[in-house]
Amino acid sequence: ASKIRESLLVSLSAHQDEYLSGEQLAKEAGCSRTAIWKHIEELRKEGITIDSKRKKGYKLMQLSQQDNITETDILLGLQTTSLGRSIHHYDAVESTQKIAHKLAQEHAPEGTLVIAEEQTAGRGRMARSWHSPKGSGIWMSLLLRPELPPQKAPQFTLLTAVALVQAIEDICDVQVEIKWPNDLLINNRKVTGILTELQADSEQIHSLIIGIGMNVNQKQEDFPKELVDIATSLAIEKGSEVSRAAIVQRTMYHLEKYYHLYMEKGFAPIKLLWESYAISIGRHITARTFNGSISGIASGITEEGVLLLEDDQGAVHSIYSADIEI
Ligand code: BT5
Repeated sequence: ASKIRESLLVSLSAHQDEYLSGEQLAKEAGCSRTAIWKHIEELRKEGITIDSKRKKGYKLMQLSQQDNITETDILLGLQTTSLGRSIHHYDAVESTQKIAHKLAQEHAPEGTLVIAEEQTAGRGRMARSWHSPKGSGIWMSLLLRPELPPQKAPQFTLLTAVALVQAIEDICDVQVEIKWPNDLLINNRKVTGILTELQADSEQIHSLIIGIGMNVNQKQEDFPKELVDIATSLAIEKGSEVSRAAIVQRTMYHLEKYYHLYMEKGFAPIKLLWESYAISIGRHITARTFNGSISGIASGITEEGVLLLEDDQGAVHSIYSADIEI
């Protein structure tokens, strides 16, 4: 979409309860009032209801009701200043991570979002695959460029989990729990996975690519055999269809908020929120790592986001990467 259209959508979305003058919209978009009028007409033709009143200006009356996630659907209703403002939407890709990595090297701006209807080679951690069927989930990758050392990257998985929990709870009114490090569960089934990857040198992150896979409108029988007992979707848990665009918008909103908080105040406030949503803390778990399994009580996470596990002999282990069994 053109810059004018993007600015127009965002301005209308940010002021959903008031009329905005053509003059103001033109100023924000850096164009003429005639150009604004032309874009408004175009949006109306696409089925978006925008009221206009003489002397007062334009007001967005109704967001698109369909479950679409094109650039327009996401921009309309987006309440952020940078995250998700530049959107690359595809029908089918191998993996949105792959495209986001490429865009990162091509100097795409921070907040760039890659989203696809379907992934043919969606991936999880450690070369596992991520089931990403057409049209029924959110398969997206967000590009950030925090000026931080690479050791901080894992904290972003936890920050993202917090933002996602809140987005889902806002839209669906179901209770979501976090399983360290990267799973969101509803009623003990996985609804979302996070994959944080980075481009960095030893001192500094160049790009952080946060991959999010969320099951949204699948029915239980839609899942393949190996997932049917361990996975769930928002629609299954809520009992009705869920707007993917609304979830994406709310996720961007919370992510931006917590990203700013993190850059200002560090990880401590995020850690508190994370712990309030975590299921594994205080429970007996088994962590399967590259070097074997360790069982014990998960006593908490460190300031770095590392999981602490106290074994039966009382020794405390720092777990950097593992799969957790509860
Ligand atoms: C994850 O890995 O949970 C990270 C998933 C990230 C996927 C997103 S989609 C957008 C972006 N583009 C990509 O290519 N990836 C990211 P991990 O913790 O390793 O979990 C993988 C395991 O979850 C698999 O081995 C399955 O057991 C299970 N799984 C696969 N697909 C699933 C699904 N749709 N729902 C629930 N569980 C699934």
